Amino acid sequence: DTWRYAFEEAINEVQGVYASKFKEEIEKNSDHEVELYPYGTLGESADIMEQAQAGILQFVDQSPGFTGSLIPEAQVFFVPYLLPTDTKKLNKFFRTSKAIHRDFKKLYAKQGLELLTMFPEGEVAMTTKKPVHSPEDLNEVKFRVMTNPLLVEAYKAFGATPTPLPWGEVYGGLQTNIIQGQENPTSFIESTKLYEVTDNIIYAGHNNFTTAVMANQDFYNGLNKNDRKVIQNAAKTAFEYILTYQEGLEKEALKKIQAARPEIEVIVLSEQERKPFKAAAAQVEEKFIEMTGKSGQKILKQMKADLRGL
Ligand code: 6CS
Repeated sequence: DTWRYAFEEAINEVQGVYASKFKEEIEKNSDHEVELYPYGTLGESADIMEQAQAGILQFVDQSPGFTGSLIPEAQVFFVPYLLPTDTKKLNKFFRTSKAIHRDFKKLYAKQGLELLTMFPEGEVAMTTKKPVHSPEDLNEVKFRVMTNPLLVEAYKAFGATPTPLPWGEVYGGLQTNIIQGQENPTSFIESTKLYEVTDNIIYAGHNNFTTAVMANQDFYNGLNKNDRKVIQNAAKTAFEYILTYQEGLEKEALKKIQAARPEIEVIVLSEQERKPFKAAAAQVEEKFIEMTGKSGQKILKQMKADLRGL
């Protein structure tokens, strides 16, 4: 059969590299074919999720940043300073986390989705028009976030005026000054040329970009055991591949940004400067519990236990 797989990025960006490896593995180990649909071919993130739930697509990569309305608990990935900055620890977390492999698997299943993997896409950096060293510097800054209520709360707590927008409106929004800031991994900032429309790149160490790949569950459950095994193995192989692929990627991307735009200011917040941002995390965590109740509380607890065990 021919299986359709859509994702939120270009073919040469991290989600596209993952998808290409997944496709390669499926086609090597079965008679099936995988057709890849990069960002822009089938609509925004919300559109491809709808298509996957409807069974028009067999596979979809949607980041928790857009899954908040469907699965409120997925917003846990936007509690600032929850995930480790150390890559080894971070990778181990994604490899072993019970919150992901057991609890989130169940939550996605309730929405008709078979969660295949979650993986990190790199430390999130803010890019802004004016330099930022403190929450005060974000005052009155309309800061674009993915369409995720908890991310809105996080940037409120950081002192900004959060503006949720789909990806397609970000470059133009910055260009026309409708927004004055946004956050994304360095490699994505480089590949999408966001450095052309913002003048500062700020590292506060507050998060790593998480994404998730799933299959339509009716499709998945309708497959024979062998095909399901081929899919699981392809997801695992692509997972390890994408972690290795990303080694050194962020550093390289920052060099490319500085070469393309030498006047860009790179600001790495000191421990002292990070303090007020870290302090804001507690109130975001409270909001998360308010939004998700017992179920969210349970998953946050499990995530913290997973993180302690690294
Ligand atoms: O900021 C966004 O909306 C996009 N960022 C990444 C890293 N991937 C896809 C997503 O749409």
